[in-house]
Amino acid sequence: MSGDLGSLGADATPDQVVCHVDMDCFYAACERLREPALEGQPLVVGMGYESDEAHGAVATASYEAREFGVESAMAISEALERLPRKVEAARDPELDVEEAGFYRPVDLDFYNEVADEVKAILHDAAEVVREVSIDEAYLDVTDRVRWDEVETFARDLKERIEAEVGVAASVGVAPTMSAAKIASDYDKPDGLVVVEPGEVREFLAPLDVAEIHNVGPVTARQLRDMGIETAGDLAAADPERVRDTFGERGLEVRRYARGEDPREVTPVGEPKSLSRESAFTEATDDSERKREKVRALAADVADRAQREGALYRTIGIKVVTPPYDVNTRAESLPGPVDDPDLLESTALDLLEEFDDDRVRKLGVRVSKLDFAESDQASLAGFEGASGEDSGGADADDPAEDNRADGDAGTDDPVDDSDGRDAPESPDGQRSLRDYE
Ligand code: TTP
Ligand code: CA
Repeated sequence: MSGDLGSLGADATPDQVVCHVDMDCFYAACERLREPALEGQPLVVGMGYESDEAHGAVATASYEAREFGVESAMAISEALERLPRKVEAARDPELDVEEAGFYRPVDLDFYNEVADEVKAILHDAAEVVREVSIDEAYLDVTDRVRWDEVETFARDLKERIEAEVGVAASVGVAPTMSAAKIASDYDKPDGLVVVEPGEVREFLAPLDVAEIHNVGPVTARQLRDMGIETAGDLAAADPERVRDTFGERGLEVRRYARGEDPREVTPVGEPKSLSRESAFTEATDDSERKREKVRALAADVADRAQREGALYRTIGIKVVTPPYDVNTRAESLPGPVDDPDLLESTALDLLEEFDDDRVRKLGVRVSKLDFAESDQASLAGFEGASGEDSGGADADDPAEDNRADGDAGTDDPVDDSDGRDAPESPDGQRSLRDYE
C-alpha cells in the first residue's frame, strides 16, 4: 500500500461528522402524542387494522409490546396471540390485564405532520440533511461541530426534538454514514452513541456480516459459508479470496467492513459526487501515462460537472496499486468552484505522491457538490473549457449513487496511445459513480 495518510484519513473516507437520527417506535410514539394515556403501555400500530378485527399487519410495536414478542410485519392475528387487547383481557377471566396491550390503526397523515416537525428541527441543526424515510435522516455537521462537542450537540438535538415535538429519537454519531446508522441503533430506545474517528473498525468488528452496508441476505449467507461471520472477519479476510467470489463488489463491502465508507451526506435526489475512473490493462509506473490519464479523466469530470450544473468543493483522485489497494487523496477548496483548470492541476498535484508507484487504475472525483448556484457555474465554465475534452464522455451516464450499479460497459477511450487500456473487466467501468 502506498500509505493511508492522505487528507482522507486512515479510513480512506471523507473527513466528516455524521449524525444519524432515527425516531424510536415512531408510529407508536405519534399515537402517544395525541393519546398520552398510552405512554408506558404495550402498544401495537397495525396497517390494515380495524378495531375488534384481527386482520392487518403490525407496522410497529412500542418497546413494551416488543417484550411480548410483537414485531414489525407480524400478522395482527399472531400479535394478538402474544399480546391480547386490554379490553378483551379485562373481560376474560383467563387473561391477565397486565399482560395485554392497546392496538391502533395506522394514520399516516398524522405521522407525516409529526415527521415534518422533526425534520424542521434537523434542518435547523445541520446544513446538509439526507432524509431517508419518514423517521430517519443523516445530518452532516462537519462544519458546525467538533468531535469533542459532538456528544453535547447530539444530546441537545434529542432534547429539542423531545421538548418541541414530544417524540424520542436515537442518535448515532460517527465519521461515516454506515457507522452512524449502526450507532443510532446500538442503544435504542433513547440511544446516543458516538463512534470517534479511528474507532470505526473496532466498533464494527463484532457485528454480524449482514449488518454491513450493501450486504444482503444472499451475500451474507455466502460469506458465512466461507467462514466469514462478522464484520471483523470480513475486514481481515484475504482480498484476493473475497474478489474471486464476489468481484469488485466484494472488495467494496470488505472496505465497508473495515470502516471505510466513501459516501458523503447529501440531500436525496442530488448526486454526492461525480467521478470517472479508468484502468490500465497492465499496471504501469510510467508517470507521463499516469498524468495523461488523469488529465483526460479530469476533463471528463469537469465536463460532466458543467452539464450537471454542479460546483465542487473537493477534488480527489483514486489510485489503485496492485493487487487491489485503493488509495484516495483529496483536497478541499475554500469554496465551491467550477474550474476545469484547477480540477486538472489539483488532480495532478495529488498524483505526484504516486509518481514512482505502479498503478493499475486511476480515478478523478469531485464532491461536496453545490447545485444552488448552477446558473453562474455554467457561465464560469465557458472560460475554463478548453479543446481538451476527450470527447469520450457519455451524455447520460447515471450520476453516482451507491445503490446504482455503476458497471456501464467499457473503459474510457482516453489513453489510446498504445491501446493498452483495459476494456475488459467490470472495474474498467466508465460510469460516473462514487468510489472510495
Ligand atoms: P423503523 O424505524 O424501522 O421502526 P420504529 O421507528 O417503529 O422502531 P425503532 O425504535 O426500532 O426505530 O420504522 C419506522 C416506521 O415505519 C415505524 O414506526 C412504522 C413503519 N414501518 C412499517 O410500517 N412497517 C415495517 O415493517 C417497518 C419496519 C416499519
Ligand atoms: Ca425508527
